[in-house]
Amino acid sequence: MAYEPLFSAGHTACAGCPMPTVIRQVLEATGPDVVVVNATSCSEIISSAYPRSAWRVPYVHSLFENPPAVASGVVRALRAQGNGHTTVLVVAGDGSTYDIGFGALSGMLERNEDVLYVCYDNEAYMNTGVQRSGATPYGARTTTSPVGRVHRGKELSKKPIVEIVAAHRVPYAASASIGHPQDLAAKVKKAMGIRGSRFIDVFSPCIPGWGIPSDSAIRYAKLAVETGLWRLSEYEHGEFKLNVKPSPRKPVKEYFAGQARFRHLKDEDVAKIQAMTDEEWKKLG
Ligand SMILES: Cc1ncc(C[n+]2csc(CCOP(=O)(O)OP(=O)(O)O)c2C)c(N)n1
Ligand SMILES: [Mg+2]
Repeated sequence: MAYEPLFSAGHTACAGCPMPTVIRQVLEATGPDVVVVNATSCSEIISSAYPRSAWRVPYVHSLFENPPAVASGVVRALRAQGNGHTTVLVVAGDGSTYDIGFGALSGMLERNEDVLYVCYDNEAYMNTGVQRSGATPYGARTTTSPVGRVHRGKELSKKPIVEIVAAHRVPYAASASIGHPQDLAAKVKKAMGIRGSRFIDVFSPCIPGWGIPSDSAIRYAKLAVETGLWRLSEYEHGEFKLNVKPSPRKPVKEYFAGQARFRHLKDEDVAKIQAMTDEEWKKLG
């Protein structure tokens, strides 16, 4: 039988963008009994320009700042109708998740709404031209964390969003990556078996925003895990589990090579980021 993804071909994502694959992977695990609530982002722009749609499941586009509130309403309406089975799935970018929609997300988590929330994390506001977000990593150049005589890219660290979500005491919070699709599918499946708020942050490189070749997204996603700059982990009912422990960790320099957003980094910057990464892993034990 021909493969009929629930997120179809014909969308307008950039060549090599892994985000449509994140969405396919997630929908494959949820199956068709789902309602998607999508934040304003690349994922919305490339998939839903009237009169076309790539979504073969019920779909609501809300705003940049409120998908968790909309999803809360959708799930409560379904449950009030006696529908106890349909999954309500938020698909949002990091700008919406970490920053602009964070208040609504925190409220949703505090109420432990029965929603599965998937953030595809490309580490900046890409759809509007690569502005930095709370997910942009230390050292990265964006249009609002520029490189010049005074500044050398973003001088603040990425928010630990999975830990922030887990601190709401929700039943499931995890980080995943498009470089590890089986791990991602397993996490969505696990989340599907849990009631309440479930959150997965999925690492998803951006070809133009990071200035990387269009055939390299998966390679960089894997390198991020191998260098320890991204980790695959989960909090299940508050219990932390590291899914992959790269040993030995590759030098972070290997990950930076070939990414235009890190091209300005000097040896001392790389050494500083390596030291920060080593410190993080020391804490992880
Ligand atoms: C309240 C509000 N502020 C700003 C915008 C403009 N805007 C639309 S999408 C977007 C960036 C989205 O970034 P992200 O959530 O990371 O998704 P990506 O574009 O990277 O896929 C911005 C700033 C908006 N639509 N609404
Ligand atoms: Mg983004």
